[in-house]
Amino acid sequence: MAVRINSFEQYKEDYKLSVENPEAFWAGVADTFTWKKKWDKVLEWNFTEPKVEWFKGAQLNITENCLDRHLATKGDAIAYVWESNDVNEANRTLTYKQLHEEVCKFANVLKSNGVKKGDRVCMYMPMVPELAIACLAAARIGAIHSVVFAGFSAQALCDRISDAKVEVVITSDGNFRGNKDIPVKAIVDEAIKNLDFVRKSIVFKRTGGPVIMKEGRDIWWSDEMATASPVCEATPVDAEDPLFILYTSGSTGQPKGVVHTTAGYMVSTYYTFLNAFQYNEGELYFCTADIGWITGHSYMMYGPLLAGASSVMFEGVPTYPDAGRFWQIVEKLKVNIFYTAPTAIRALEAFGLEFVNKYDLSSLRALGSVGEPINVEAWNWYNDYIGKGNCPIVDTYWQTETGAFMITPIAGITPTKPAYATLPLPGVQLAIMDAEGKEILGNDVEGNLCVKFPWPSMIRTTYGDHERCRQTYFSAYPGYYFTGDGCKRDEDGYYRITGRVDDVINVSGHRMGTAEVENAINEHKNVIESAIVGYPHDIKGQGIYAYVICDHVPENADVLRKEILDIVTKIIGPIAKPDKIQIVPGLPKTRSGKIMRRILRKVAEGDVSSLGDTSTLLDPSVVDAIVEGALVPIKQ
Ligand code: 7RM
Repeated sequence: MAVRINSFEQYKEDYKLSVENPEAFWAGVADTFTWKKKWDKVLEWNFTEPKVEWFKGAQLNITENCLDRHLATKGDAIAYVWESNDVNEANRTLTYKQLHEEVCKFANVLKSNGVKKGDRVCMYMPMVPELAIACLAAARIGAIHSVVFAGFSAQALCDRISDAKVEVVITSDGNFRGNKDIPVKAIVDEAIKNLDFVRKSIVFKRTGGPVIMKEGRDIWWSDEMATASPVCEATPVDAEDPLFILYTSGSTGQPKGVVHTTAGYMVSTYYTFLNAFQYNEGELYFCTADIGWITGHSYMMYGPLLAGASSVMFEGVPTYPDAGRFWQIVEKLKVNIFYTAPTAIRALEAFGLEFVNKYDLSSLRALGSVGEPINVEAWNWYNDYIGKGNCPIVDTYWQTETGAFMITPIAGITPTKPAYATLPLPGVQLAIMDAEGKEILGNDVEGNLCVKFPWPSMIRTTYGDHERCRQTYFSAYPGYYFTGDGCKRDEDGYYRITGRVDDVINVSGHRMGTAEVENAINEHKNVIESAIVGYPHDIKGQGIYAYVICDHVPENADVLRKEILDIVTKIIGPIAKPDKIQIVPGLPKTRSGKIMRRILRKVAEGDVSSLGDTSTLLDPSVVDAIVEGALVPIKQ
């Protein structure tokens, strides 16, 4: 079996094989890797516990597959070209040989600081190559990385470090983002001030800003690396040993640590990267995601490195120094494959074509989209003005929990349709469910999206709480993995994701639990209760609309709003700040106490004409009060 799909016919054949004989299909992909020991069994599973084991009995180290095995043939090829936030700062390039050496050295630094196989290491860092180096170094010695996006607050970081009982944190002095210089180290100091189990913090110097180094705990990256040996044998791990934890939001207040294991994740990320983008040797790939999210893990680090690809890593933001930054990078570095989020596309579209047309984008061959449904208008703009009608768009549908692409076109092979993620990749067996929990067969149907057979990179557990994993993903439809997304399958069998059907909102491609934001708002001393919903937002996809019940009418509502924004920023981070805050006398609740979010969503959308049946509410008059309040423009 050829791992690379070369035609639509082959896609259909491979898909068929992957359903008829998943074990043989995935073993065929896995055979192309370097193993310390091959597996005894390809797959063992049940979705009731759930328990999923791929390539059981095998031993390997993922970094040998990302790095060592490429050295003989492409040691001098570029693994990363790093582009600074500052348009005038020179690039840094790291060849596979150099990356291998840095990873080995930092692996030795981790070892000399007492990190062992199975230990958790947290990274809270800007987008610099050292973030990838730190993750790969952890993997090299069998330690488990837990990257926390550097936009999260000290408290959110503290929660994640505590949940995973992290003893060593890797960070930097600061983080250049646009015209800001964020004091990253100070945020870590605040997060770990009461966490005695955090023994060490290793600090990479990026900005040169002031930091306080705590004696005995805080050490400089460069001091440690200066004396580290560049030789570090890769520690063999079991196929099902955890590779990393990544926290993600769900419908409860507490984010959960999604656990991915080694072999299956490796096989899926490689297969999907290679095929969806149709990566060709020598091409330059630019994924704009931060490594703090799953896209950065699977498609900035593991997928591309496993494929021996060359990637751009960009430190900054799309609009600094101006809205042409992405396109300036594409022109300068001659990027062939560009992968970003719909929210970025919409934001850049709004700045106008002058920022696009200044640059030569003729190097582009394929475009990608991820993180949320892409609307037809944004899809067309991306296609017409960035791709110039010549670049296939791969709208990649997947999740933190799926680890790798599930539904996506194969660039240049799958015929695309605007706003459709199109067809499942080989190895992905989807099911659309009706309201009674039964699978809907046939085409031209709509329902909730599930997966009925395991795939190698699927979530194995939620860290420290397996029951939560079962409850969240495997209980709504027994025997199925439930994605939490709604979806249509059209007359051609093409899939279009319609968005979340649970209490999760997607703001600028960032996932947030409504309960998480509500808990933060409720910390305000004048707030009794709150409810948040998502509403359509031109740039962010969804904006956050907060309904707040106060204990006493605030003297100045604008002051209250500002305080609420500050609290949310402190507890979660600026990404979770509500766009609108309405003070309400009550919330529409059923007699059993459940908030009827449907009504709140309608009001937030500005559609108060069809609120549906409100007679089952405990106090229907609340709705009128909310509607009246909503007619008053909300000042922020
Ligand atoms: C990769 C990522 C997952 C949620 C998912 C969806 C939404 C992601 C698409 C999409 C429509 C897409 N992981 N989503 N990709 N919706 N089309 N191509 O984003 O864990 O952070 O979010 O994002 O709702 O469930 S994530």
